[in-house]
Amino acid sequence: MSQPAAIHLDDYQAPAWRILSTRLTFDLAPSATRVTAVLTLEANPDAAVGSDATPPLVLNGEHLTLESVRVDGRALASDEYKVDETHLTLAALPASCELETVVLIDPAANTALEGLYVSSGMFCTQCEAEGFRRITYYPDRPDVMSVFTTTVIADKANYPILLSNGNPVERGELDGGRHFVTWQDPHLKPCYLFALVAGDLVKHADSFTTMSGRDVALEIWVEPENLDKTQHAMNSLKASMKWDEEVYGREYDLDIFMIVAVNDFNMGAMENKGLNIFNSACVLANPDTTTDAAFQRVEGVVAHEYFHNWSGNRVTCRDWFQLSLKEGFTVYRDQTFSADMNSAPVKRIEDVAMLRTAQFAEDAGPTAHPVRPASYIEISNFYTLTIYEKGSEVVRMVANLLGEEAFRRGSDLYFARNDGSAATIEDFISAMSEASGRDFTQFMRWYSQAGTPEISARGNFDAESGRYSLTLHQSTPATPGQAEKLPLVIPVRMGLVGADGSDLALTLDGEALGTETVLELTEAEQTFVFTGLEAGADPVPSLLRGFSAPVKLSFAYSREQLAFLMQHDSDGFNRWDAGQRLALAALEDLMAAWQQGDTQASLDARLLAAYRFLLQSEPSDRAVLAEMLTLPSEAYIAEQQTVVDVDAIHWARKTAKAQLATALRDDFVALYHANEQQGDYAPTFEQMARRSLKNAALSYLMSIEDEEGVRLAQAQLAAAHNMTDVRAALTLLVHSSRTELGDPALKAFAERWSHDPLVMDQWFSIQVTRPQADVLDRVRFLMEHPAFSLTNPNKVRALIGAFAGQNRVNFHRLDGEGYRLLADVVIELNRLNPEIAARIITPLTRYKRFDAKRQALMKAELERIRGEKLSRNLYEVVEKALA
Ligand code: 0A1
Ligand code: ZN
Repeated sequence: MSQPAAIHLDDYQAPAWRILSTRLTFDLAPSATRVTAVLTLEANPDAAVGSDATPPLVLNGEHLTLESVRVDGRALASDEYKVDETHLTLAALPASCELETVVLIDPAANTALEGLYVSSGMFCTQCEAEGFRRITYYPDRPDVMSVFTTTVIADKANYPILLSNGNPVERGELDGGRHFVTWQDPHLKPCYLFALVAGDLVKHADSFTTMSGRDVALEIWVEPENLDKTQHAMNSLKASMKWDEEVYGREYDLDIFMIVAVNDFNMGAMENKGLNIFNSACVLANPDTTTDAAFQRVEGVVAHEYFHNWSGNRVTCRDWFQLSLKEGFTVYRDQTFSADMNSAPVKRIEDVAMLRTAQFAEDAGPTAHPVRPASYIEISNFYTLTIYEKGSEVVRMVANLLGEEAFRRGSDLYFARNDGSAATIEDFISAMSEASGRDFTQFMRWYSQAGTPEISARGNFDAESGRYSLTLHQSTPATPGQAEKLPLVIPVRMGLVGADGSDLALTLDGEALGTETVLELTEAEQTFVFTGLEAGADPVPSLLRGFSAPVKLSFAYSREQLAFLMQHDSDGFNRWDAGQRLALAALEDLMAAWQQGDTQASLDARLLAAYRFLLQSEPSDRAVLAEMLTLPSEAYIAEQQTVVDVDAIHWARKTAKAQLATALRDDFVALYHANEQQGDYAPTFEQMARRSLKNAALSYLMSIEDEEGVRLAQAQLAAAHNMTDVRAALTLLVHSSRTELGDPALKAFAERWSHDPLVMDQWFSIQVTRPQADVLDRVRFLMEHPAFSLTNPNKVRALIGAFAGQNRVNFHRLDGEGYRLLADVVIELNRLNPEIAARIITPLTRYKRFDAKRQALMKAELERIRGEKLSRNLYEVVEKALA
């Protein structure tokens, strides 16, 4: 087998053929579905062609059995075309013609979940990025846009509901108990936005009146048992539609908008035109089965997919290198939406915490890539935190540099100019540039340079002259294939906090700037001198407020300064961040003690005092307080280390928590009671904040297995007010050292919820994240559980993903058993579902961050995987990891 080849951005060429219309007929049967495609073709006058003859028509197609080919009604003999494993090629076609192909496909055997497949007895599709080529022969690239008419034929009893994109235009009965529906989508779209669903489904129907007064039918289609879990998604959809009208001036453009929930899905959801298909985990929600975090995820994902109708569908991507054009922008849109719907500071804290752990780790690892990669082997491997989350941070910087009004003018211009076409990142940035008059030449480096920039900041206050000088130095570490980095445009929002805790007035180069400003760092090093400060001001800089750029910033703060900022910084994000920095310093002390064999070390008294202050003052914002009472995660601590010492990190965090709990026990008990539930559950952010505070308090109490804590946890579990509280209590009991607390609770939980796959996912995750050393046997045991299945991505994530990604001490066991388990699963998934295999392997690919012994063990497992016949997905990841 030849090795998979890389595709390069620089090789882009316009498509040789255009498709004026696409007519599809699906005759559905699980193991033999017949797909007839009629394409109206036209040689593309804009394409680069060498001679007068029309260029060959090269169509993608994989896992298809070709039955017939006709051109303008004439059946072709088999020597009139060329067909192989990946393509159908036709030469010497007239410059405009009609091509009909008939193929057979096997949806029931499709465990990769790309193209048309069967999930829980229903047919559904996933075509992004390159799944359509598993449905029919087609130019499977996003810059070929066409109008689609789709007829779906199926057995009526088994598949009463037949859906596709656009509007239903015809339906009827056929012989043999079959029926059909024809759908027409008037909007131009690339084939990755095609969708089809057929099954025995019920709908939650509602409607929305758009800003121009049109009524849109809203339908959420689910299996009958899930109809009581659709209200939250419907509310979120209506809120998203309204928000996009108000904030971006974007109105929905069809008469019907549908969402379908499916149980087997590789990602979160998919924005197919008019027919979004969702992983059931990202659409179904109800208080008894769903945690607050999952409610918020549903809201965010529904919004994300809806927003794609403009940022992705009306304006799509020219090629897959531009993926962040739609994804970075749409994540930015959904993050801002969620911030508007909930607590904005907490949303920002959560997003940044995720970016700083997971995305920064990706940027520092073997698969690091720019927001716009220059090459790839398998595009499915590039649905990454860098494309999505860092891409969103880049759009956020654009928005902040421009200000609200100019940014809106820029987005209006971008949509107007590119509507109905396939665009590039340059098209987006040039619209922003023209609308604002700002030059983005240097800024574009954010799209081409991989790696997380590092800023080191130094400050000096000269009391005599009243000058504070701040020097910022930037550099970006080398990443694979990119040794040299150039300086970026880095907006650093900042203020100077005076001795009394208030922001000082800033004067820079003679200009009065108020109490906060954005410094634009554009060179490797720059010094900014603030003048006119009082001699006694003694300023403490508050830097990178609101996380104004996706960078690592270091400043030699004293712990007293951090405690001070934690109390006084006027920026809520930076108050939290100061607390994280202080906690990190205290945790690093404990880790150093542990590494010297000292297990009696005490936590820095300044952190304890800061916590006491937090617990004893009246909370101004409960949601932020819950975040401030959370110690940095093990993953975040690991990110700060040169060589990750998983055991030291785990011990230090556990010890710090236990010492805080011992010293502040009564405050935590009081905090618990002050936030107990009153009234009925609602997924409002005020209630969520109370629950997270209460459960944070309980988690401290349980860290010392305090008797009162155990009693409260058991009572909370028994009261079963809602899944947030149930899951929190169950997790604490199961993660305690006392198996007699956790085991019976797990058993009862499974008995109660064995019928609900999404709840059982939680049951798996809770057990496999147990920190005790007995967990690995449990993981292997649970892989045999009847509710587990390797062909269901949610199950794989809940069990294997949670173990390898969140149970760091046990995954990194020194006998290598954790690594071996993951590698075994990866090898099986390589065959079943390559996309999931290439994602779940991630923790193994990060071996360079660990000690020599662990490195050797992890590499050995990667080598073992490499010995298999690998899918392109895994091939790319494993080769990069071992390079
Ligand atoms: N565009 C979707 C993400 C998505 C990508 C690929 C998929 O299958 C391989 C599925 C969904 C989104 O951003 O939500
Ligand atoms: Zn998206």
